[in-house]
Amino acid sequence: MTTLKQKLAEKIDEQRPRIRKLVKENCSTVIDQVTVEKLFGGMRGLKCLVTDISYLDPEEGIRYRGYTLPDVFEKLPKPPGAEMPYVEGLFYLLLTGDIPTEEEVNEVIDEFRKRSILPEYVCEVIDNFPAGSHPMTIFSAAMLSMHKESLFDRGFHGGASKLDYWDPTYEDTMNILAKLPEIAAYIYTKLYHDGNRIQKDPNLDFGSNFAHMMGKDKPYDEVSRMYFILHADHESGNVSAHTGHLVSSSLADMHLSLSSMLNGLAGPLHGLANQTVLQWIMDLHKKRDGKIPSEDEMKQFVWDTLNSGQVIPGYGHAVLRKTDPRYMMQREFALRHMKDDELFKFVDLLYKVVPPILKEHGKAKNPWPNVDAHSGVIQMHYGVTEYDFYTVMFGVGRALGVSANVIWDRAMLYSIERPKSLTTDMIEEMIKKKG
Ligand code: HAX
Repeated sequence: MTTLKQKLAEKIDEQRPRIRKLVKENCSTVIDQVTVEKLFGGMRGLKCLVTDISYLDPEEGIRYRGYTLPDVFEKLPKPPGAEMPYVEGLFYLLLTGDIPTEEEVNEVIDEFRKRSILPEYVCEVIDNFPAGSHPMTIFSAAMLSMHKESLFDRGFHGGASKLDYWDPTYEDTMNILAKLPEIAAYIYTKLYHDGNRIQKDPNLDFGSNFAHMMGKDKPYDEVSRMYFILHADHESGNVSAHTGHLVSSSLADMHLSLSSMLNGLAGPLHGLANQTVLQWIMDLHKKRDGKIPSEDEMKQFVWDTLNSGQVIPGYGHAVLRKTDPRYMMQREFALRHMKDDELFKFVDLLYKVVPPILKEHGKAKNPWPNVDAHSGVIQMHYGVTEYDFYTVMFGVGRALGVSANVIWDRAMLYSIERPKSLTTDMIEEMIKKKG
């Protein structure tokens, strides 16, 4: 057994009695209240999910296992001479709560290498999609196509004990994650580069191998590692994480759960916003023949978007009330590596003009940029110009967090999710009775 799996097994054994005791002794303690506003408003802010993998503070932003993003980037082991840590180390942290040693990270790299052989039928699924299909649809289908490999399903139908469900769930996860860089890079080369597939390099880590198979030179490996780590998790209530959790709560296996997670991520108010941001900026770039707008012209462009009834993509958030630290980390990267990039200057100017406009507009509770406002220009700078692909990379990153959550859900024997619904008549009646 690898150190990662051994440690996970030990942590699961520690956590199980803690949860059992907590629920037994406090089963009717009230944590939050469901108001009418929350019922009709997407359950915004309702405290009704549990995860120990990450926590999103409205002011501070995301913490992975208690570590802020700057801490995560500082403490996780890095490839020699590299700026950005190994993605494998982040997965170790998400799963166990511990910062791994270099040796422990190398073990995960080795595990992924052993499990990375992609079945040919996955490429055939990708090859046979109709022209014009969105890369996220293809990605989700590629994930789904591997369902027949599920060890969890085999174990479940073979009569495995509930207490052991987490084990094949972990095995499925490792088998899937090991293949994601190649699946994503294959979708990219297939859609935009005539299927000229670049073989993976067994000597490279998760992020570097993705960069290599994308055909992008250094420092794109740094960009890839940064990107996957920044997008990995954002606690449990966002659409992709919640969908993954919900679907897996029926004991659907990891392939089904991650495919559903990807479908949720593909919505424009969620992960697809990174594509929309770039489309929006490129429209302006084209209109202005690449000339950087003045501050007043940029303000007008933002107001025109709002006045036409659209949202400003990349701005606002359901939980955050400050600039997203994932945005700031990307901004700092851009300032270090590409501060003279033409599109970065657009993004920089938007950062200056959008928040005061959204405040004046008076609707958005959070006028500040989120992760998606920045990610596209960095990809564009390093040659990934096909912006409908950006959400696929978000999906590769998000698979790390969602799968860590699902393994823990299984290990803690969490129930199938089944809240109760009411009719509008019933709600009106309840209000009348109270009033
Ligand atoms: N531009 C214009 N209006 C905005 C806005 C924005 N960026 N953000 C919020 N609003 C509006 C909402 O549409 C809503 O209007 P109505 O009352 O007319 O419905 C009002 O302000 C209140 O919304 P809110 O409470 O501040 O925000 P929500 O929690 O409802 O929604 C969203 C959060 C992220 C969906 C929202 O801010 C938005 O649409 N942003 C733009 C799209 C985007 O960037 N999405 C990515 C978010 C991060 C993420 O999940 N990444 O994957």
